[in-house]
Amino acid sequence: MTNNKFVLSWIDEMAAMTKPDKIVWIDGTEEQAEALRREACSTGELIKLNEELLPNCYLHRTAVNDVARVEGRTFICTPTKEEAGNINNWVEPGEMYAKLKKLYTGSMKGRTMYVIPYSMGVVGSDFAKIGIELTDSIYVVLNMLIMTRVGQNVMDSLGDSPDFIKGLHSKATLDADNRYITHFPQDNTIMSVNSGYGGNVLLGKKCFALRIASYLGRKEGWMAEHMLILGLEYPNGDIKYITAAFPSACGKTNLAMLIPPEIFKKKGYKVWTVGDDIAWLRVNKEDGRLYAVNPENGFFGVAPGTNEKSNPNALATTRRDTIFTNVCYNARTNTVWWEGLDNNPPKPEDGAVNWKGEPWDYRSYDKADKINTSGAHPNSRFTTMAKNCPCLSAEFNSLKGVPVTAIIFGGRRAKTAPLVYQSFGWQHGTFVGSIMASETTAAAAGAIGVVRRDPMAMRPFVGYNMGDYWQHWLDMGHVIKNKPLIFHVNWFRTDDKGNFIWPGFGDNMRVLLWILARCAGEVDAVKTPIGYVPKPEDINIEGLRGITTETMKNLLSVDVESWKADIANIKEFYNQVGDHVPAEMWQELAALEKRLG
Ligand code: OXD
Ligand code: MN
Repeated sequence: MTNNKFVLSWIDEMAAMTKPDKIVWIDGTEEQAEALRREACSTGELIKLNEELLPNCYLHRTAVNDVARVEGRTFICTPTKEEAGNINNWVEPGEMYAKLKKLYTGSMKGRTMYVIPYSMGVVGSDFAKIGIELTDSIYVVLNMLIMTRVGQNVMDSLGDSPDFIKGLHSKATLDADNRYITHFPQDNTIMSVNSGYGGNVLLGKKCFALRIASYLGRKEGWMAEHMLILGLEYPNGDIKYITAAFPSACGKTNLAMLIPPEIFKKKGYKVWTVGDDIAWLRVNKEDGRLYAVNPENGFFGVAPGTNEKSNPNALATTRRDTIFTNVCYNARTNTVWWEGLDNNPPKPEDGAVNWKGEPWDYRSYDKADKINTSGAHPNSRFTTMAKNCPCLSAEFNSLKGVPVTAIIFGGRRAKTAPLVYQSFGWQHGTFVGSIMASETTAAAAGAIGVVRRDPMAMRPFVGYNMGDYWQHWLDMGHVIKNKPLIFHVNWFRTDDKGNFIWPGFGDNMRVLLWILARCAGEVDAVKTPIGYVPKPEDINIEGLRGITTETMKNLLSVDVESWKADIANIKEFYNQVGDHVPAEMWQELAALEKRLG
């Protein structure tokens, strides 16, 4: 597929180390993909699902100890620890390469090495960047074919250039104690070993499009962010674009595919999805605005909780050409199920099989022990094609991207953050992003429900020093002439009994409309110590049962005491980030403390 000597010599070197029986180039054709699906079905790596109900859909189960990203085993290997910073795990590159070499040596013996040339972003766009992933997993190949743009045109676009991201993945023995997800930003290299879970092995996604890309973005003057991108269309046809950063498994896919409440739908409002997880952002020289593209070509979404009500668009997208991972299986109908899909779990007499591949009885489900008692793993996923999404934006394949009007940060906070507030400007907005916090979810291994600071939802994904990353945000503020306004939302505030107060899902549109009205200068707000908060009557609650102006007052209230309590935690976190925290961030923190009194 290529004569590029940089590509060929690197593949030779990796093959000499991993010793595959053969090397197969992935060309992006349907014939080759189909042959690989058949092969994976013959070995049990995939189960082909009911062709009538779920055409071209497959089920895959990972090893039970390999079901989420492993942040503790993810490393940024820059020449000095300071470059990686205190938030990332760091090992000196020479030492890590030596450790990895032992694990990779002979790891592909008896296996095939697949060479996947892929592009993040539309081939030919100024945003696009090329990667090549070498892997011994057909599952990885088939997922990459959905999540990225793969084929000959990628190699043609690369030509003779050395400018590509090298990615080596081997399942090796899936030994959790020797699992490493490693990044060498200075070498444009990613190496992942002993895992088969998506976030650790689909190297175009978190490893390249966030960790390596954030490093490149700083060097080259652009941004790689953990953000969805959506377009909100008004009845007059005008579309405004919003990007939003939420920690993993906090509803980015649902917000990106939002269906407006009936009263808005009737008036002609629509929401279009550009991306659900990652945004690459560049300043457009013509109008001085920030433009966004989604570098991916598919969605790797969390299955549990996805249903006809919460996200009909995602559900519709998964009804064909989809790979399901670690969901529950119904042997009678040869279909899949997950908690929250509907109230009709497969019964033992249907041949229900849980995510571990064991016979499953839905009556054993215990909310307190989901991992062991649920049918689908809480972090079970669907890998599905963007082009099958009913609300996909017409700009999805745009070379130029979409102009961003508003940036939203959000977390899962039971108490502290109000439903929505607007920052005082770019610098304060950067500060608001830097103090983002959320209660942890199942997307990463570890305890669930613990509050952790997750700046810009990028804590696990910044490929360099977190303090320098905040500085890069500040620097970008100086080069974006027409800046988006920055907001913070919290859909997850709870009442005294722990119930969510705000209905969320489609009704989040009501908050987006206030945000865009602010951007257009069409609505006033109340200045509070933390930022501008809506007047309760300015969020349209027409048709919302159970929500009164009183509820809105409560949702929008700023609980000064809990903010004061948060300050100590923020200081502790800033100190942990260390010397590279920009002075402006400390000034913003001091100013907030003063405003809180
Ligand atoms: C994801 C994640 O898979 O953030 O998108 O974990
Ligand atoms: Mn994500």
